[in-house]
Amino acid sequence: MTLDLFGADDAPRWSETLAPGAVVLRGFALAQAADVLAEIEAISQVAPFRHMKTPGGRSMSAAMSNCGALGWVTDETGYRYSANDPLTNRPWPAMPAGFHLLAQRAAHAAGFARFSADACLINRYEIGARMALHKDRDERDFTQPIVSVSLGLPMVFQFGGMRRSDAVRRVTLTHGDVLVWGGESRLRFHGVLALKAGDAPEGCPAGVRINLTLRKAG
Ligand code: MD3
Ligand code: FE
Repeated sequence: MTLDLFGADDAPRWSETLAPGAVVLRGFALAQAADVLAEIEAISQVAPFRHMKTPGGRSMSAAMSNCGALGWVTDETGYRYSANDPLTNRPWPAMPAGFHLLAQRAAHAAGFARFSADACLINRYEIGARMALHKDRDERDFTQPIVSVSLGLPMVFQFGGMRRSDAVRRVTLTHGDVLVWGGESRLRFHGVLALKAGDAPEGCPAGVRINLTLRKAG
């Protein structure tokens, strides 16, 4: 753990390198959390949270929506990025400028210059929801990192190695934490354990964790 000595007032208070290319910026999004939550509420009016189906026919336990030029979707036919929301056949809501800038600043703080997200997947976990170990490999360019923003209840994140059978490490992510995954960590297996009940941080909806993943998909 290192004290962060660069950047502006709202720069991360602490950063931790979990593995080469994998950096946690503790509290990096705290100053913007209320704005981000308000934007998510507006996005969900246009592109509602829904439980997508996996190609295996199961429903994902996290409810999802997207904003940006591309959105990640899954159905019986597979995983892909789509310019349109399959619920409405309309383009996903635009990515708010603040999301794009937050992702760029976080990527920069973690050593990735000029990151420009064109997709933002929004995962909403209720109590008991989880995400099994997987790799994110539907994007075109794995030299680009993924930036994740955690809001609401804390959740235990798991990250492993390149193979599903590799040992996993557990890290608790709390409200306002930002993770950047790039370089040799970009294709690690990762997931989250079932969300436990708790008191919502100030200004957050009760009983949920929301995670944004900002990506360069196209
Ligand atoms: C490590 N979401 O949406 S974010 C996902 O908390 C996803 O909702 C989790 O995995 C969540 O695909 C974890 C942290 C994260 C995101 C992307 C990664 C970790 C990653 C890509 C490569 C390695
Ligand atoms: Fe993932």
